[in-house]
Amino acid sequence: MIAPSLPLAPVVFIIFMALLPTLLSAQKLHNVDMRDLTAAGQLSDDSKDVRISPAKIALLHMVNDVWFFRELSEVVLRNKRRYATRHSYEMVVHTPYETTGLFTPADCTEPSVTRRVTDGNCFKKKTDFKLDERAPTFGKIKLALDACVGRPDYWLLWTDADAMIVNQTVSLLDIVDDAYDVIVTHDWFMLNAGVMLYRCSPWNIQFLQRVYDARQFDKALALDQSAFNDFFTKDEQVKPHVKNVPKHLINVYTEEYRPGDFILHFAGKLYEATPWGITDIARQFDVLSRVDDVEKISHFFSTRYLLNYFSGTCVMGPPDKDPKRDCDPFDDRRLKLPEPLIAMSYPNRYRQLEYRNPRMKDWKDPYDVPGATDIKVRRHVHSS
Ligand SMILES: [Mn+2]
Repeated sequence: MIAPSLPLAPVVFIIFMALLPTLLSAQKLHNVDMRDLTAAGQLSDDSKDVRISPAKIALLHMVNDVWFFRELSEVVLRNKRRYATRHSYEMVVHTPYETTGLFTPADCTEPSVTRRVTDGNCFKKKTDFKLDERAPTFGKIKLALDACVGRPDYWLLWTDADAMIVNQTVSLLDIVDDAYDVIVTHDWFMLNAGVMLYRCSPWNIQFLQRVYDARQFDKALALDQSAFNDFFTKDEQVKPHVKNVPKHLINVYTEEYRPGDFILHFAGKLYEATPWGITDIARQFDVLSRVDDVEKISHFFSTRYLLNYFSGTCVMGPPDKDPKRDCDPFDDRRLKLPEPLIAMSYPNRYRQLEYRNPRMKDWKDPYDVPGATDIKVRRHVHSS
């Protein structure tokens, strides 16, 4: 059935992903996802009162109108909003359908336009955010700078339009570190700008502006990622402001996923799969993101039977060759995966490199070392 020359684990993963919606009986959730709530405006932040996040944390989501991101972006945006609501974080969103969560300074004596008051300053909503004429990926820096207006000392979580929050129980207060201004991860290639944390500190606002203004990176191979990489590795004054954390803490790629992981980033998957394929994978992980109990998720990844020992299909030959038609739970004709799904990411989380980039197959995350996730200055939330 499966050609033996195919790498086993990706095949197993694809089979699993194809079957997962059925396994989880996710039909109901699936139907909800299919509705275009965002386009209908039902999820827009158009209330008059602006809720301020007690933890001073906001999530950024942005996508332009390229066709291959349309469906995926809707799935992950709803996923991010559900996470933000759960933890009382703010959302800053810029899509072809909406621009929400941005502010501009306003006159405090005009109550009709004043929406948000912080540190004695007043702000009104800004809806005219526009990307500049350059590679759209630089737009994340412009959006972050605008998101800092009216948000002094906030932490902003940037996640790409191909990233989502799978473990929604994780609090960003256990990740942000007020001893730094930027939190970032690296893969085997370089820094990865798909998931980053920016702090709205005076230093960082200046720094991000500097990165945005460095137009020489418009021609760089990895665009804004190259820009950040350059500043972080070459500028000694910048280095102390940057916290390098283990990749798996905030930026797990598809095949590296282990039950309990926080943020999943489908880096490159949009091109390896199809836009519809990756959207289906995102929908399936969105189902997992509704399950708080990691143990329950683990069952799906640790079994070699589909769902469990008693639910695998029995592979039967034609009646004359295979007269025994009964298929009891212990029948050895039951469909059994050659290895459990978790074998793709455990014990070696980066086993995918064996297939993806054989020369890097022994790659180890240089920042996955004891103490790398320790928080020097923890952010405390004071209830007002
Ligand atoms: Mn990405």
